Amino acid sequence: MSAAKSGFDIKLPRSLKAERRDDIAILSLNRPEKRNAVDDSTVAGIEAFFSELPETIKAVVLTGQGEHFCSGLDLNELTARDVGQAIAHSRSWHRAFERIEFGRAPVVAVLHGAVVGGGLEIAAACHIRVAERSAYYALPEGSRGIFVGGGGAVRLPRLIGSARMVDMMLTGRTYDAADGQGIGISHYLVAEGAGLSKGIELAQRIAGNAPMTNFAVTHVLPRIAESDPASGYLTEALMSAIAQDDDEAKARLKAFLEKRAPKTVRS
Ligand code: 1HE
Repeated sequence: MSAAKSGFDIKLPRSLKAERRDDIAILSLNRPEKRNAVDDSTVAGIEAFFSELPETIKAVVLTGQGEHFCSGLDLNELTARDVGQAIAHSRSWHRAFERIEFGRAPVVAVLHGAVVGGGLEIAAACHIRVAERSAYYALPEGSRGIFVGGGGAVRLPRLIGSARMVDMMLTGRTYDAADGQGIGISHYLVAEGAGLSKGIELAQRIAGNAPMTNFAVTHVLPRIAESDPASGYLTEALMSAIAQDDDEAKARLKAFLEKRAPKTVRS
């Protein structure tokens, strides 16, 4: 890996490009000639980027260069592995995508073109997904004789339900951007070419939240959602108490009560 000229002191492979805009980072999958197929060095670079993100970065936008967000696993790397190596490979994807999901800053994915296989697994690890009209979703693992290995078996059923994932894998069904929005893959559907600016706008809004709120939403909420209700209610009460005791929360509540903060209006 070589150090990228990016404003970040993080060594990234050529297949990743990072850019800094104030307190937002934009990380691009940057291998358009291979449709952003994810090889081992890209996975290592994703893990390094999200592990070493400076504290001054409050939100990340993840996007893909070229005509497609990501064509998934680099299939060239698949053929030479034995079972042990394949397990280690899958676990390396798990580690890297856990750094996206449970890292320091919320991540907004901007999707266009093919969002397939491992590309959909990356998107599922992000917190917010913005899709352009060209985006489409597929799990070609089914027809390639393999299985998901980048956390998709855990994250995708939570996102779209296991029945839909079973259909995508067994029959090769694809969802276009509008249908993907309908089943909950994307949160926002925008015109072609408008994804990055929407992603940055959302990232800026996220960056303006109290850090404790962003932590609670990205680290605590998913754990509560997966726990039994009794543990969930208790954890919620604890997190709620910790959040409201934070100086930032106190200042924001005071600002509202003194009519200095914006009201919650329809957007
Ligand atoms: C690739 C890959 C790749 C493109 N690995 N090289 N993913 C898939 O099964 C999807 C495979 N890719 C495609 O179906 C198509 O490439 C796309 C629909 C994404 C784009 O089509 P197109 O016409 O724009 O591009 P292309 O001509 O197919 O590809 C351009 C080049 O990228 C070409 O290489 P070239 O040397 O001939 O120029 C392709 O071979 C190369 N390329 N996609 C390697 N995926 C942890 S488990 C996760 C498991 C999975 O992700 S399985 C799903 C794999």
